[in-house]
Amino acid sequence: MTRLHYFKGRGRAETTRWMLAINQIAFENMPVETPEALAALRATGKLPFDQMPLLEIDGLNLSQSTAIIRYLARRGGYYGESDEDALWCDMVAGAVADFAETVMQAAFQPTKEIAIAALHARFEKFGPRFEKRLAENGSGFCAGARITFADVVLAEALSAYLEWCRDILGNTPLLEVLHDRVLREPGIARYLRSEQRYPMAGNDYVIDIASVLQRALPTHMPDPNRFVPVR
Ligand SMILES: N[C@@H](CCC(=O)N[C@@H](CS)C(=O)NCC(=O)O)C(=O)O
Repeated sequence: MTRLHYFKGRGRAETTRWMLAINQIAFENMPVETPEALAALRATGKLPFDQMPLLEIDGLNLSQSTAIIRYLARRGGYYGESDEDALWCDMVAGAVADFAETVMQAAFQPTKEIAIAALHARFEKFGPRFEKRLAENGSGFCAGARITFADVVLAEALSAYLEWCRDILGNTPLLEVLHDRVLREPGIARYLRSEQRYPMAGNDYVIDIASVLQRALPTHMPDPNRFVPVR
């Protein structure tokens, strides 16, 4: 069985879930919900850098989300058809990682208004550039003639932006079409309807992570050091 170990939420595991979904690989979410569970997972020796996500698949222990999505891209033929396609996949996916970081941090911001302002600023920088890439490539996808993992991670990030800012794709019609197209992929459509899809991150998720990692909460939250062990 393919198992994905991570917190009980999307975070840095979500691109892996979308790549498993497009590959139509059945998987089990293995939520790590306590510091003891994380210590036990670390004690297995399966985490080369002591970090999650961890994907157990094909008898391997995969770490580092960027490496995991590329493994799944190669496995399913989602890495383009030429070296140039693969290069574009990597360049777009690199930019998407920078773009997605802001939406991953949104739930950690002191107010919704601050989070939304940061998302608009980030979209203004990257949105038109992704749109230009789609226009130049001409196939409707980011690299080559077919869907690749770059399209999948871009659509995943756009979906998260849309949850905060409903109208953000108003001036980027090619991005909107790409987003809809990826969401219609049968494996992804099924995953998004399933119970395996966690809700967007809120305060509960921020608290969960701090409690599992035993680290401080954002300073705007009450008693921010409540999970930090007293030494
Ligand atoms: N570059 C890594 C980052 C992984 C990462 O920072 N994981 C966090 C949880 S989101 C973690 O395990 N932190 C505990 C630690 O670093 O010891 C990836 O994308 O997988």
